Amino acid sequence: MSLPKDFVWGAATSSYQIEGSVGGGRGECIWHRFSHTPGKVVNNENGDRACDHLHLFRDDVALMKELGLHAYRFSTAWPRILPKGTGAINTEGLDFYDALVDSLLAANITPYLTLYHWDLPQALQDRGGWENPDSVQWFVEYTQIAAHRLGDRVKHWITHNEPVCTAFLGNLFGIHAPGKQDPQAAFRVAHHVMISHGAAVRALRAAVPDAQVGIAINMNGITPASDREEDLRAARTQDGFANRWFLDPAFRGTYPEDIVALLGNILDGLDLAAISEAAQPIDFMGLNYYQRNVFAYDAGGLYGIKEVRLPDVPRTAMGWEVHPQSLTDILVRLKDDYAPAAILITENGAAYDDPAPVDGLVNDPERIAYYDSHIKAVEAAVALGAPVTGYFAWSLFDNFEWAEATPNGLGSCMSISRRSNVHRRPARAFYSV
Ligand code: IFM
Repeated sequence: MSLPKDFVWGAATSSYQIEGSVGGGRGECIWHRFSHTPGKVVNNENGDRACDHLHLFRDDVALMKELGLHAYRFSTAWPRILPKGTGAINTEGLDFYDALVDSLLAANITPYLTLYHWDLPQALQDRGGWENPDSVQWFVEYTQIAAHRLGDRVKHWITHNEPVCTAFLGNLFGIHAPGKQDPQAAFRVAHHVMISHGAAVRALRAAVPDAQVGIAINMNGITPASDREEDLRAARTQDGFANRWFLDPAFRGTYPEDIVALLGNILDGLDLAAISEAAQPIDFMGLNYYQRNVFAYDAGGLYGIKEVRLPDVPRTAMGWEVHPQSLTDILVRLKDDYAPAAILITENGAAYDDPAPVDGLVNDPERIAYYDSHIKAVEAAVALGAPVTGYFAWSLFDNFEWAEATPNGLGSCMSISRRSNVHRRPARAFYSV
């Protein structure tokens, strides 16, 4: 491989998806409330136990060591540290992360800590959640507590995971917690999440002067259905909503003007100039990449956009198009348009219907091919000058896949290890990287 010798190889998870969300003094989060509301998650499943990482983390770190990981990206659960979101600290929760970090370091695995991967304390949602401008200060309080306790050993910090999902899946489409379908709420959430990112970067720098800080932003490949002007414009608008609405604040402190013009009074009441606070210098950008989508103009579609589902293209069990070239293209585009100091692939992976294990091993050639082609796509981008310094596979465990519960029913998973979602079924995918 032509990747640099010090390239970081890791795997990623998130708190609600693996820890088990009940016990250990953890407060209720919006995903607990959402998944316990009938009809919100496939089979009405929930993350109450998930992979039981809360109790099995030492075994899990041993598994990471066996896999040869250099690094492990995980998230801390805000309500495990602050059950009500602010105020009283749950020391048992901090002790858990403390022990996890110590066992990672003892195994020579570098921790990469994400502060927000979607499990907002329900008590804060009851106060308006991210729609409330006070959420910026709530997030700073939580950041400071985590940084003061763990910052002597954790040097790699990620503020938010996939802010587009926090804002739009949760508040525009209603398919994630808290399940709202309210455009004004969705853009208020996006605004405060991005400002809170900037505020958290400053708080982290103050608490952990030698910290490396970044944000994980997810991007799909976006291809116009044809070279017709209307299709090119539809694809550009889609890119504006899905990508530039978050990248421009983080790197430029501004909003994309074409999208502001389209949104009109949806943005009423927001101090748009305040988004300048989102643009703090960061040490790396995290890119989560999985798939490509194709867009065409449609007069009847929202903002003139319609997604075109191509037939006869390779897809994962979740229906996501496998398109490694888009990963190369996105990395080169990020270098050209935003010039991040470094880029980490903070998530990349695929769900497939794996066969039953034979002698404890799962043969998963499709997942191996997916990883192989995407790692080659990263190499191609590096050869074109993209500053990619590491790669984290999603996911270390077969985990709770949000509204999908287990991707595509019981048959598929995204795991690269032999640990599965323990409350449901035996282990499957095995060591595919
Ligand atoms: O499982 C999720 C993760 O929480 C965020 N990024 C995408 C993954 C796969 O859907």
